[in-house]
Amino acid sequence: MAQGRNVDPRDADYIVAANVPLEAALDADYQALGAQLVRRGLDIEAVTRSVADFSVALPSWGVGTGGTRFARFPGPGEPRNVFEKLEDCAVVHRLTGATPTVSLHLPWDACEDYGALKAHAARLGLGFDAVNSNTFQDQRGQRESYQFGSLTHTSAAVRAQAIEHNLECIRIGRELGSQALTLWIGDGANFPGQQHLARAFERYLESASRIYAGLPADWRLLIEHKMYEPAFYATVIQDWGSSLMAAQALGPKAYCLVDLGHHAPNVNIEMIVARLIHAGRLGGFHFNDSKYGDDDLDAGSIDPYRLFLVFNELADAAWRQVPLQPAHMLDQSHNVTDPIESLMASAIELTRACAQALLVDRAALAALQEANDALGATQALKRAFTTDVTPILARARLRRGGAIDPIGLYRQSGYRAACAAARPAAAGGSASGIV
Ligand code: LRH
Ligand code: MN
Repeated sequence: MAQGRNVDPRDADYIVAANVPLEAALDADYQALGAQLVRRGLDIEAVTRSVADFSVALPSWGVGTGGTRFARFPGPGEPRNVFEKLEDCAVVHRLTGATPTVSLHLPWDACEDYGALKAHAARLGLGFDAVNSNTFQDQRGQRESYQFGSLTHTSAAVRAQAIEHNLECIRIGRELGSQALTLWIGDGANFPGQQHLARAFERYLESASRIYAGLPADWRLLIEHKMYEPAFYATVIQDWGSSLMAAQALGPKAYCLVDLGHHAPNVNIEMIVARLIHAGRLGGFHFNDSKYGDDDLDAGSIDPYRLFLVFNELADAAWRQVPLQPAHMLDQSHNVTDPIESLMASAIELTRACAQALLVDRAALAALQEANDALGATQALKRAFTTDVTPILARARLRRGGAIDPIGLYRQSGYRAACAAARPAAAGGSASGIV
């Protein structure tokens, strides 16, 4: 595909035209996979329909360059405000068909007119998932500092400010049609003794109960745990246990959100997912990947088998008819790739894990588990994971009006170059937010 024409990659006719030369090969691959799955007692159409129903929310902060503690290297044509962020999110959705909603972060995405923002999103075919509050940074002119915490700060004035900010996020979210607040706080300590571990948790529960009281009836509070950073000795909501205790203490609208990067290396995250499903408190995910810490790398880029095992728990719960509606969201930081390409690739890797998990013969697996046939059982999973479901993913995109080759089409469109021309780098960096 020739590089750098100046076409809107969201244009339906452009997408259809770009798909035409790829359809015959897709048909052949799809038929071949369909025949293989029939031999395994599986219906490819059923899997494709489920994949076409799968969607994941985009992080508004993911369409800009994230940065690390050391530096941020802004890319060309970065979005300069939340309106431009939505335009880039719409490219991801149009080409993958799998990302119809955006998760905003406040005040990074604050704007004058949320009604206008909602209308802009609707024009782009987008809606809003959970809103994210931010009491881990001090904003210009802020009365109280969050240096020593927010909802768990020893000062009632600081806690009140943080509670008020979260209630403001709920008010804005209601205007946008969101139905959840993601609550991640960095509160914690860097040294033993610095913070009273029990009282800090009690302050968390007291503050969070005030936020919970402000939730509309049809809203959820998504509590996000994290092992460390910015606190490096103890974090108040450090693990799934603390998160679950808090959710159970707050009430039925409080759930636990699992950010895959918020665990020590080698922690069995699919086991945590199984436990939260058992407790009826699995509220959602921040999908990404990591090798060491909270690296926020592209989902499925480092350990796709771990991602598959998470989706395997979700598919197993569905098979056991456990009522479950987790909010799927990406939470990534892009530093060496075009953020739009990374978000498209990541959304596709989630659909891949979703499709692979649907290929597991659950009745056969259950029998192998009951018979303690360890090798048989693990091979039943591996067989699903090692099935190349690419034709199913492309067919599902095609059925949603998306692209068979999203990244190829995006590069061919020249969208990034067009943005670089239309969005001269704002002095002092773009509206990314993380650093
Ligand atoms: C914290 C976190 C949280 C967001 C932030 C951007 O590490 O995962 O979900 O608020 O990243
Ligand atoms: Mn997160």
